[in-house]
Amino acid sequence: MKINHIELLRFQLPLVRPFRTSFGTQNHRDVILVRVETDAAEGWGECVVGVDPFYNEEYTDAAYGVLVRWLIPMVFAHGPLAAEDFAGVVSNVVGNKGAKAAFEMALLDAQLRADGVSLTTYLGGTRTAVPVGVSIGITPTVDDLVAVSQGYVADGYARLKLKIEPGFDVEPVRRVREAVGDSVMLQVDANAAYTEADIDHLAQLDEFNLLLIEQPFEPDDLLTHATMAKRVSTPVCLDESIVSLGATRTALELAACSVVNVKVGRVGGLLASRDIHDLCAAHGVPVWCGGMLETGVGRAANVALASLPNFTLPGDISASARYFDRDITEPWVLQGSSLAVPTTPGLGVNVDEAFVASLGATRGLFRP
Ligand code: NPG
Repeated sequence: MKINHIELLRFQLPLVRPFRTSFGTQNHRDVILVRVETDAAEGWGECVVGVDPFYNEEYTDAAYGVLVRWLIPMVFAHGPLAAEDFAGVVSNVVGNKGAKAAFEMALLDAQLRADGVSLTTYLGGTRTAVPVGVSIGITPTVDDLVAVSQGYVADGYARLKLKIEPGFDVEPVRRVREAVGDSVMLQVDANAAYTEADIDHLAQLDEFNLLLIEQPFEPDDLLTHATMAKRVSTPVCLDESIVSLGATRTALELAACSVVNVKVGRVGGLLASRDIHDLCAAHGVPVWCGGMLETGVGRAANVALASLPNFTLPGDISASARYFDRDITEPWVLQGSSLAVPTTPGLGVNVDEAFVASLGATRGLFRP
């Protein structure tokens, strides 16, 4: 592909309700979109990093800076490239995987649109619809959590993920389990808020038949996750720890988890995500697709990824209405408890540029 120009669009998109985790509260997304234009097609990618470096070390100002100062110049200096070449071309840039993932997504979208191939077909997807769940932030009261949970079950979601933190864990989970019954799949996410001293406390969650407990401890503390996995019956899942194929291999060898959350923006792109999927499949370890409150663009990538065969658990890939009053693409709509996998070329969604402009988006244009 020869790239004619690249644009970065940046704007804020309010969330329908604040999203609180153990590391902070988000009221809106600070979105960066990468738009790549070639002679044959345009392509879009979404940068999902947070406005603060609280989930991981990335944040939107830094991602924008690394795109402008390094990633875009490196790609222009390289000349024509295929999307598969991108990771190698920018390999001197350490980390910054959310920024890289967005750029690779835009290149893949452009390449696949030009080739007339859908992302699901390209990645090796085998499903036409993917079962999805919903992630529920920490609420002011447990009664609120029960009410919100029941609302999402009424919407059709068959799997709920509850955010937990010290002081908001066993009792809230008990109350939600009682309220929604045993037929709803339930899991919890700690975002690294606990320490080894909490393992016995967390073992109380075993009685609620949870699908998994996600990332109780610090991302680089695989051994404590391995200790926990031996002491509790609830499957341990890793999120923040899974930053690369190598990190995944280490986690599996150490038996630090029996389930893996794959996030495109955390591992550096769709191609790295597919490699991690394949590695986990070879180890008989199921994976599921995590979410970062994506707009319709990043959601399209997640839906295509989740159509791969070893994504056997529902992802954090909810309908657009769970996040935004209006999405920047065609809205993602729940069908039963699933989202349909697009079959049109590339990501299979179109950005509503007029709506994005109405949000006050800034546009930066970059030429070779
Ligand atoms: O539905 O996209 C969603 C949200 C899923 O809980 C979710 N994401 O820790 O996994 C997480 C959390 C998150 C959100 C992390 C935003 C980082 C940023």
